[in-house]
Amino acid sequence: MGLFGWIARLLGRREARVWAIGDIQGCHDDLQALLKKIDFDPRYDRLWIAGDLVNRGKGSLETLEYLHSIRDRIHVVLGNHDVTLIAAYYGLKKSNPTIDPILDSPRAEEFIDWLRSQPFLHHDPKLGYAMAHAGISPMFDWEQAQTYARRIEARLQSGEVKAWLKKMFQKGKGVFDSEGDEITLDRYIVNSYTRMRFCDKKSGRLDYDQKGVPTKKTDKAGLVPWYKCKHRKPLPYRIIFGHWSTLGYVENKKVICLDTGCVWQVKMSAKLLNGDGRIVQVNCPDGLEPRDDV
Ligand SMILES: [Mn+2]
Repeated sequence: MGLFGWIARLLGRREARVWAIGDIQGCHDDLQALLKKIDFDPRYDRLWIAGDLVNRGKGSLETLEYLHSIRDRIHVVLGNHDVTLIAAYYGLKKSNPTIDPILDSPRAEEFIDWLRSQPFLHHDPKLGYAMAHAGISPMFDWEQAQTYARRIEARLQSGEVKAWLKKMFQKGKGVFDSEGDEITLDRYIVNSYTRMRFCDKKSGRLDYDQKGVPTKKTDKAGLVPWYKCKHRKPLPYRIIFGHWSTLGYVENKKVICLDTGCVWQVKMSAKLLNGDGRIVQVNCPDGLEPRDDV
């Protein structure tokens, strides 16, 4: 414990902890169990939430209500399910029974506006971490990563959001072309931040279809996890990401994957970003029955 830690303790306070938590997907009770286990106290501590706050789990509305209530203590990045919820609010995507309660809530507009104001990329130079839901495209250097994230955040916050989302959801090729037309580049940026898992070894093209773990088969198909892509530009931060529930907990010098399959009744994970860097997990009875097709 440092000097500030001792002073804090003498004053009856404790050192602020910064925890990063992986995909929640509406598993509100599991989130509360995890917060209890890490002794989270919003008076002192901060949370980084790696996106996919809602959908599939039993408590999407409760999750949003809770996170919104502590919004000035947390840093959220948007995941594909969060963007899909925004699109469902505008009638561009079908709703479903797990997100109906949010759209039917008298606070729907407030929650959607709050989500629309969240970033796709967050970082803290002091802690040495950056966070994005699916990761950072191997094609982006740090300056591009920031510029591109701010670009799609501005689109999401603009009055033209509905028209933009509609165009954005049309299928793209997963190929990065910084000179391409506007919507193609927007689509690449959104998809890389929220949906990528593998990339093509040779071309660096992102693949959004493979959801499983890396196997001999994916290797044979020329696909490697995005963070092992040889085209990958060096970045000054260790990247926290989620989105890849089948991958399980991964931690190395460059990346940490925090999606440990809560939505499939596996685990929800919290990683301490200051202090001893420990990882704390809880089991997740709130998730869906595990199935093979993810
Ligand atoms: Mn996701």
